[in-house]
Amino acid sequence: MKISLETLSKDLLAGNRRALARAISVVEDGGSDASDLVKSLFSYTGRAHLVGITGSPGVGKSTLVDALITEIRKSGLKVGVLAVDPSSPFTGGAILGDRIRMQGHTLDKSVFIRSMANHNQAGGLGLATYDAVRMLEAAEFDVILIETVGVGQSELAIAQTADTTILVLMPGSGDDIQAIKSGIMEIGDIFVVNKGDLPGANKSASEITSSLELSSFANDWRPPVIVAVSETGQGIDSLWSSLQEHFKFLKESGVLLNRRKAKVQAELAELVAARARENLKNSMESSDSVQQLLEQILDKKVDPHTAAEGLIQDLFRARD
Ligand SMILES: Nc1nc2c(ncn2[C@@H]2O[C@H](COP(=O)(O)OP(=O)(O)OP(=O)(O)O)[C@@H](O)[C@H]2O)c(=O)[nH]1
Ligand SMILES: [Mg+2]
Repeated sequence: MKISLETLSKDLLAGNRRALARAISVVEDGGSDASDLVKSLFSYTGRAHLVGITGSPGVGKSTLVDALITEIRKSGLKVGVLAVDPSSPFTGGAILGDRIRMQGHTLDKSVFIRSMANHNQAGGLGLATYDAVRMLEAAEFDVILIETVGVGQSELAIAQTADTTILVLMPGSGDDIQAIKSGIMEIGDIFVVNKGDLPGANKSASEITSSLELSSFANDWRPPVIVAVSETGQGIDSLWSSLQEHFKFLKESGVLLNRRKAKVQAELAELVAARARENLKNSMESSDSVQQLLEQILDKKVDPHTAAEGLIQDLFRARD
């Protein structure tokens, strides 16, 4: 039975978990249902603390998320988790692993865990992630943890989606050195050297600290470096304190507003580009003048660059 979007949003606002799960599926599928749902729930969004957790495969992000849920729940806040699989919708393995790892919370009604396959953009988190976050916010989740594997661009994408980004590293992997070299250090608001029970954790932490001391920052926040053992929960209390401190800093300094503005701009650009691409494809196939233009290019009467320029001017003038 297909329930209406109106019922769906009403149920979601009333705290119905099945409605929340369905709503996330709707926004994941995109299209006009997704737009309508976001439209009806938008006024309930924007209140949660969005925390991105990124780092190389296997550093312990999911284990850390699991431990962090336990810690945050002590304060009574509701925690939503989105585990975004950046590779393909078909790698169910990692997603299944995450589910099992976070299973301890399945009976807790104030915890909601969802895996999302990120089909649309390689590296990017995708438009659906923004909207899935909104569904969780409308359902009154206070902290939303977004886990994604750090593979180049996705670190940047998560930093664009989250208010606070946690960069997770582990000792002895050369990860820290790699991070320092590649410049992804810049996206970390908080650094966690996980697997602190393994040799070299303190050394890694001090290397990161010294490289941070040499860095310049865009604002007054100085990223803390925390050694943690996610498997036992050690260090997770201080991670949670740092998260709260960072959120407070963001709000009081006005940085939160700037970050969210940049985020909205990125989302808007993505939305417009996606729509434009779709419209363009349709209209190119049906428009006579475009067909003529194609002929002209084939006849070498006009080059593709000039033709594209003309087309863009036509398109935007037509919409003014
Ligand atoms: N020794 C040790 N092992 C850990 C710790 N935390 C996680 N692990 C182990 O590291 C492995 C990977 O953990 P995950 O939490 O799945 O790592 P992940 O970063 O989420 O992995 P992907 O999502 O596949 O990128 C598992 O075998 C964990 O048991 C820790 O604090 N100490
Ligand atoms: Mg994981």
